[in-house]
Amino acid sequence: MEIEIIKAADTEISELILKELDRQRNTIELIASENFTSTAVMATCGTVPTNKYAEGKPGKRFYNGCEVVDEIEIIAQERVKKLFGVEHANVQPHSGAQANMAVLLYVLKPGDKILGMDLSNGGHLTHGSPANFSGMYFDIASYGVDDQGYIDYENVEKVALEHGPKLIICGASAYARTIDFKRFKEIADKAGAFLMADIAHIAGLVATGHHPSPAGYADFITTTTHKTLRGPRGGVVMCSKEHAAGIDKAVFPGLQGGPLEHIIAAKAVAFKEALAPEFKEYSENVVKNAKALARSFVDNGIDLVSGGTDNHLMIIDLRKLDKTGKDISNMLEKIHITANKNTVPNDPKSPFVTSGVRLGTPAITTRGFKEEDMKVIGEIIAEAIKNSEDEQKLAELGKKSLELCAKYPLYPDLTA
Ligand code: DSN
Repeated sequence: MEIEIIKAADTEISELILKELDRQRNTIELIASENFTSTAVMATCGTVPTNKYAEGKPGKRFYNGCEVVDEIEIIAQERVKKLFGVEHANVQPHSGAQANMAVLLYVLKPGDKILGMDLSNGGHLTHGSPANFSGMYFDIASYGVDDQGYIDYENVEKVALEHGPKLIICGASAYARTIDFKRFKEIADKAGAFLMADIAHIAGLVATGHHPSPAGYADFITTTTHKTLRGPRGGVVMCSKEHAAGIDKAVFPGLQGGPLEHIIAAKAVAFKEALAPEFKEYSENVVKNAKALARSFVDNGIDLVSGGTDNHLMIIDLRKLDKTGKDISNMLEKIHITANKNTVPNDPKSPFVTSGVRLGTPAITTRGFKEEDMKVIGEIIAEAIKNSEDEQKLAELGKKSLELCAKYPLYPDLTA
């Protein structure tokens, strides 16, 4: 396996890679945006298209020798178009942020108005955060969730009509409920705005019918490829033929130079996997596991934003327990569980501290964890939160996490 080749060249790095493999094997991975790729996807990332410059698009490149990577890129485009039922796809964005940036670059001029979901209510940095280019170069209006943790569509419409944005962004990074793309389209039409759906988190669920699709409603659909879609790290922008040339120009030369053709090859492999019936079953299990984990939290007295989940993630609300997301996520790491601190709606604490923890099931479902395991994980986490200062109790809970990890070996065929 490749690690032997790396070891021969650089033991310092090969040892760290093995250490990371060990960490992943001995951790219950609940970061909602992470997943474990197939070994085929992972292997494809380490192949020879990494050597090729291919600025431009298939059939229209700025370098010679692109005939093979053209074929790879066209296959990736065709597969992702089929997966999401769209007319055009650009598979070159290096990340979800760059996919979003491409739409903003194509649709807007500096100073134009965007309406996006507030970051602290579940949106994303690129949806208009003042800390991000989207909030620095554009005029931002935002919407959030109601007291129950649901998007308040009446309010979205009110804000849209008040501000007259040129672009409305829907899609979230920390929202546990179904997004009504049809309703967003109605609002965008009333406001005379373009609609962009960032489905990075729910892409795998959308592709398999476990979340309604924005296709047919959104003018632009952006996604990452490495979350519920379980591909390599990267992004995609999709749109109708009408916007195809403009979006392609925004990606290159607007934002990026040479595309990562080895990653595009790995995206193609992942899209093939996502088109297979097994992936539909996997996505169904992601949602079943998330619902079972949410149930376990509620049964064990832990509050969740919106009280549960419709998708792959949930957010623990720690306010009643007077604990912080920062402390609890750090404590969970000690008991072999990774999750991330996250703001809850109207969080009194800063984004560095937070009153919430976001958890998701895409990675553990890939590993094979089942609904009965979710009950146990919910109990472990609830006990740990309630006894977060009790080192002996935490050590016992850490052992239980390791037992679960041992039940579902990760990458059993990967060895040094
Ligand atoms: N960082 C991603 C997440 O964790 O949701 C969003 O880009």
